[in-house]
Order: sequence, then C-alpha cells, then structure tokens
Amino acid sequence: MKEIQYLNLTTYIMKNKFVQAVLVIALGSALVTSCKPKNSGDAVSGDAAEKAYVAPGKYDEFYNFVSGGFSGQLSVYGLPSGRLFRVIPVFSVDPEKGWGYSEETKPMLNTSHGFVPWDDLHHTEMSQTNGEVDGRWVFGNANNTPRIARIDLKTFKTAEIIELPNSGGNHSSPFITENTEYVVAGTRFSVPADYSNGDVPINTYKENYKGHISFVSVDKKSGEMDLAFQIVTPGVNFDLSHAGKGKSHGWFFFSCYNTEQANTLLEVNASQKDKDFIMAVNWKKAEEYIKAGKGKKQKVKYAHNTWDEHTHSAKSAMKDEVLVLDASELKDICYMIPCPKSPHGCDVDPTGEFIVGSGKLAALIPVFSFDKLQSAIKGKKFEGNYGGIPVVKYEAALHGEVQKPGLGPLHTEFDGKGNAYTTFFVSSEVVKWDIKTLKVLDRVPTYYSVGHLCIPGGDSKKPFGKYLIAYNKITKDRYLPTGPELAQSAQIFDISGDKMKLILDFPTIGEPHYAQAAPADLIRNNGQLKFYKLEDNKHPYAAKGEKEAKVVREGNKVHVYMTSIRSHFAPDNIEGVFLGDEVYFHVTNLEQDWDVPHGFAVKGANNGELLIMPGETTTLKWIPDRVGTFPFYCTDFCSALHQEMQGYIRVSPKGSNVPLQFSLGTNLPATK
Ligand code: K7E
Ligand code: CUA
Repeated sequence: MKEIQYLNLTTYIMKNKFVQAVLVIALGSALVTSCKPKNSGDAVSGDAAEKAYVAPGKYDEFYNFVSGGFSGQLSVYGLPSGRLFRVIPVFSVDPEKGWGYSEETKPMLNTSHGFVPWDDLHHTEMSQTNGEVDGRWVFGNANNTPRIARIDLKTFKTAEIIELPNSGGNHSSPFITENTEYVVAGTRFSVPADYSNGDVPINTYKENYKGHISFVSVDKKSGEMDLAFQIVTPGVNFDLSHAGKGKSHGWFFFSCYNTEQANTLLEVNASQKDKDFIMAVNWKKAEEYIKAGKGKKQKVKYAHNTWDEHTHSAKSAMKDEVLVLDASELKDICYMIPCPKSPHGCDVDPTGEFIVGSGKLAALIPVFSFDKLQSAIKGKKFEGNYGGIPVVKYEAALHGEVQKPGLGPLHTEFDGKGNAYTTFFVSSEVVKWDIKTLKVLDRVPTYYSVGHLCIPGGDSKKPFGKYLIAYNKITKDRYLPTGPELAQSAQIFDISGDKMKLILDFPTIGEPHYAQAAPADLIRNNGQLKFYKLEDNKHPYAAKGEKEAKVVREGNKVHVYMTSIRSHFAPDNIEGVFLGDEVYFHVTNLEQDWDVPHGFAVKGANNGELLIMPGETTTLKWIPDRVGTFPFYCTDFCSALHQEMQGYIRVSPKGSNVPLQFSLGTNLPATK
C-alpha cells in the first residue's frame, strides 16, 4: 500500500463509518502481514560481514540486553558478534538454573495471585546517572501480571520484583528518569481500580475503568524499589513512555491509544479518532503534591520480592496501601498532546527537547517540542479537556512532522549526532531522519517486520551511535525452517557512516521487543561478582565445610545439609528416609573460585535441578513417591571426575526401623 492512498483514504473514511470500519480492518491486516522488501537475499555486501566478526577469544564491544517477550526472560548478547552469553531468568521459571524451582527462588515469583511462574517481558531499561547509562542494573516489565524486575549487573541475576496494583497489562514500562529516581509503569488495559468494586458490567468502561500510572522509586545505593505513588487517569490504553531528560527532566511522556474508550473489537473501535494522545506528566509537580499530603491512601494488595545475597534467598512481602493522585482534580500534573493515530513508541531525543510519537496507523511522524509545550501550557493554548485533563493544541506543541517516512512507525532511537532512526513494521524498514529539519536521510529494509530497535545508549543523553540493532517479528525464508514456529531475529547495522549498512543477522530467544546496550567495559568493570564468599554465607541451612554436613529429621521433614566440591557430595549415602517424608537437599557449593558451579538432581524430583554457584547454598525439595533407592548426581561437568560425583538416598516404608544415618567414604552399617 502506498502512502498517498493511505492519506487520501484517511480523509475519505472520516465521512463514512462503515467504510471506516472496513478500512481499519484492512489496515490492521496490513499491519499483520506487512510488505516484503525486494532483494532480501543479498543484503550483506562486500566487507560488511567483517565488521561483525569478533575473533575467537576476543571480547565484544557492547553488551546487549534483549527482552524475551513471551519467554519472560532476558537474554544477553555481545555486539557486534551477536553471540549469546546468557539467558537471565526473570519472570518465568527456568529449570536450567533452578529459577522458580529451588526453594530460595520461589518467593521471587510470588504475587498477590500466588505463585506466577510465567510472564511476558517486553521492555528493558538500564539504570542511568546524569542521563547516561551507568551499568548497574537493568529493569524489565511483566505485561500480564503487572510487575517490574530489577536485574543486578554484578551478578546477572534478578534481584527484585515489585508487583503493581490497579493495573492490567504493564506495557508502558519500565522506563526511567535520568538519575534512576523513578522507574514508571503505565497500564495498557484500563481496569476498575483494585480499591473499587470490579464486579461491574463491562459496558460501563467509560465510567468505571481507570488508567493508573505508577512511579516506583529506586534507592540510589541499593537499587531497592518502592511504589512511591500512582496517578489515576481516565480509562485509556497506555502503550509506551520515556522520561524527559536535560531541560525536560522532571517530565514523563506516555503514548496512549483507545482514547475512544472502546471495550470490544478495538482494532476497529479504538481506531476511530484521528488523533489519540501523548500524555505529558510533570512528575516533579506530582512529587510536590505527594509531599503536601494530596495523595489519597488506597487499600490494595501487591507483592514486593527481594533477593538477599547473604542468605542466597528471596523474601516476599505483601503490601497493602498506595498513594493515588487524581489527574482530573490536580489540573497541573498531566496534559494531553494530540498525536495521530494510535501512537505506539514515545521517544525523547538526547537533548530532551524533542518528543517523537509513532502513530501505528499514521502516515507521518509528529515531533513535539518541549519548549513549545511549556509555552503552550503557560499560555493556556488548550482545546478543551479529556476526562478533566487539559488538551494542548496540536500545533502549539508541534515542532513539525516527518512527511512520508514509511508505513506503520513503531519506535525511534537516537545516535547523539542529531539523527533519529524509526522502525516501520508495515513497510519493514528502518528510516534515518534529521531531528531538526525532519528530512529523511536514509532507509534500509529489514527482514522482516521490525518492531523495536536499539542503539547502545540510544534513549539516553549519551548514545554510542555505532551500531543499530533491529528486532524483527518475522523471519520467513531467512533461516532453515523449524516447523510451524520460526525464530524471531535481530539484525545489526553499522550506522557510523551516512548510510546504514547491514552487517549481521542472528536468531533470538523468545520474541525480542525492546533492548538496551552499553559499552562492555562499563559492565565488565562494575565490580562483577566471581563467587560468593563462604564466610559471608548466612543461609540458615548452609554447611560451610564437610564437617558441617549432616542430616536432621524434624517430624516428617528431613533436612540434608550437603556440601559439594570437586568431585563429591558430603554426605553421599543417606538412609532412614521414609515414604511420606519431605526431603530438603540444602546444597552448599564449597568452591571459592570463579566459574565452578556444581549441579544437583535426584531421580523422580517433580522439580528442576539446582545449579549452585561457588559459595552459595541452594535447596531442592523432594518428596519421594515410592520405596527404593534413588541416585543423585552433579549435573554440571565440573572436573575430570565429574561422572564420579554422585550418591544414593534410600527410602524405606513409613514406620520402618531403619535409623537416620549418612556417610561419606565409609559404609553405613547394614540395617534391614
Ligand atoms: Cu513490542 Cu514495545 Cu510490547 Cu513495540 S512493543 S514492537
Ligand atoms: Cu560437580 Cu560435576
């Protein structure tokens, strides 16, 4: 479909409701199918591929943290090689690492709905200091059961997860302010607030459904999160957001669609209006109102889960209150800026002056000016209000429009040299344009249907504009087929010159949405943890040496204080366990050296394995289901005698007289 048709049709359809509905469906399916660029076979030319080559034994220049979408995980790649280093479990259980299987990690996945072992992670955002990526933490959002996670980049482990009340679909998240003061979350699905009665007819959306935007504070030192306050808004769908920076520090911008407030067939009914909104939030002002006691205390229920590196365990606390500010009562914290049509990405350039809205159904890209927005607010250049929130006149806040950039704009990143790069899902391309003049400078096809993109530091004040990575939704014909489901992919472009050049593409894990990247040295030299010190191990069931290894019965619970070191467990023979017992293997890895994990698995466990880092204690719960003798073994090839790293546990009938005993290196006395 050509842009021209698109524009003319837009004017035409506004006059005809039926045609409107049909066309929106057609556009919708265009969005789903997208056009396929020509010449997809010979995309990499000349010496381009060399630029992505990182010789064996050499390090990459950048770390790339890529969301896993419906895998609920975060993967870590190197740039420019595209090598996968690690998958960090966040919201989904991961048997490979025992995440969500070991007793210590289960509380990390606790929510007000109980244990939730899966989620949908769309966006990653790295912590910043003075608007620059600082390499300390990376945050991720859970879409389905609204949560935000903080991953510690010293351990590459999820350190904290906070649930968000009053939300449904935490999509517009986890974007941060320039000193990581707050990480925010806007709800995609408006819902009746948790503190109101939700048992209402769905067709009362307009009166009973609300949007909530959460401001979660982040402790400067520890990184610990706290739900500082929420702002309640009319029911719309918040989609994405970005914080202001530099001159616009103190503001946040959220794209919203479905300002029609439809609750059925949104692909038609939420595409009626010519313009939806970007909501500008003056969060400094909101902070003042909170300090002045203007927040209403509301009863809610949400989980806050934290990881303790000394006990090697998570704790889950249930919280029951939140402070809520009402955007329709406090007239100067939120402003709506009209934005054509169904905006998705909402991106702020490195100077903080330009705010880019990407209307999924728009044939242009509007760029708003922070200065103009400020004078429009001062001069009250409003065109009414939306649910009590002032609506700024489009022209009054507009810097200008990028004309005919492509079809289906989604997301924009910046190179720090005055250029913006926008992805186009429908026309399957990345388009480079000048932020000031709004002239299109270059375009490259992607294979195919690009969603997010990432430039290292590309949403910060200081982008490292050397590479651009496009994350594609569709790879039909790009790789060897793998049955009905094909890999999603990433493509790396060299953007150091005037023209973008494809240098590599590689398949990804899960469905990649947003990603962040930072110079490798920043993270490599942030005080990376190599092992946990045994003397700091405060796990209540730790055995810090083989002498402390023991088996203790407490009623029907049997606690095995076990150690592992190359290449044996202590104890490795255990008897006197009965059917009906719950056995807890608390395994302490005694190694004090980098990169020597041991694993632990026992036959019949309805569970994952344990993968225990040096100096760490981790627990596997095992309920034997039959009488017999069961082997356990180390799952991680730790030494030449790894295959010797094994043991037996004997399970006797309930009430049998086999005494509880254990050993290493000597035989247990025979008992019948
Ligand atoms: Cu994939 Cu950020 Cu959920 Cu756009 S969103 S693509
Ligand atoms: Cu320990 Cu293999």
